[in-house]
Amino acid sequence: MSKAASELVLNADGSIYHCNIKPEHLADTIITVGDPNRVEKVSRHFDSIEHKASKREIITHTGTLNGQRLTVISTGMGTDNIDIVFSELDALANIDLETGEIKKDFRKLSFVRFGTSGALQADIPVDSYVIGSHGLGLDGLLHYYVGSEAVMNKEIEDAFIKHVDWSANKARPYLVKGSESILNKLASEKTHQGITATACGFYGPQGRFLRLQPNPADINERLTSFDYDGLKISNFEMETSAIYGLAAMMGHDALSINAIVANRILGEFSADSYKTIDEMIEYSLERLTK
Ligand code: R1P
Ligand code: URA
Repeated sequence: MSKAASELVLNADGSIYHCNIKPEHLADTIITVGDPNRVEKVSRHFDSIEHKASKREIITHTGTLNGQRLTVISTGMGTDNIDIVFSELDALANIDLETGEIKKDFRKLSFVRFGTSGALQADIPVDSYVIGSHGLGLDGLLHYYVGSEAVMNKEIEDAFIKHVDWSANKARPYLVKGSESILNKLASEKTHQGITATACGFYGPQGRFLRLQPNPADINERLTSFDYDGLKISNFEMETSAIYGLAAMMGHDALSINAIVANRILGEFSADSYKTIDEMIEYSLERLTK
């Protein structure tokens, strides 16, 4: 079935609406970062860059490293932006933009998020790296898609909802597994692993109390103490659950590695978070392309 012009939105040059790139500009392996300034910090390691584009907070560089074609793209902050970027990148790969028809041959993509995050366990220090074996969505995005229950894990979600006494006024939390094959490439003695919790904000939704009190006030303690057969919540950020959920529903692989810039239990923030992020980028690129 073809798509209305208001549904599959293209720019005048045929590029897709927000990401502002055409199918030929997209590599099969895509690194997503939140911060638009981080795109150049990734692509400066490439051996060559073939294409650059930008629109709003979405900057894209495509090039080659160690013989592997890579796209790095900034999503900005939050799962609302992940909905835009992942829908458009999947459309570039799997919809014929001229006819609006879904292509017969599925093109599988691999997404790796290089992010920043706050640790929710005392033994995950600032300046370390955390791989999300699972994404825990406290944001609600996946419930807007038919069939999303198929990629969720109801048993662990139910245990979490009971443990934290999750309010019925908020969207049901959802849990999606990350890609094991990408995890195997990135994991080492340098990385921690656990459930990456994705919040719909940085302050109240992550238990930060400036002038407005978060509800519940002890959300972080409730998350930290959750333990499902040894599987614990390691960290808080704002994109991973939607990345894992949409990628899984679309048939793609996805994994997040996050530089820990804050430890919420110890109340610490990294003294040089940009150095830590740069080191994590080098570490991850090396392991992804070797
Ligand atoms: C908040 O400071 C932002 O930083 C984290 C959060 O997920 C949120 O997007 O990730 P990035 O550094 O990748 O943006
Ligand atoms: N990003 C987040 O979303 N939370 C933190 O605590 C740090 C980075």
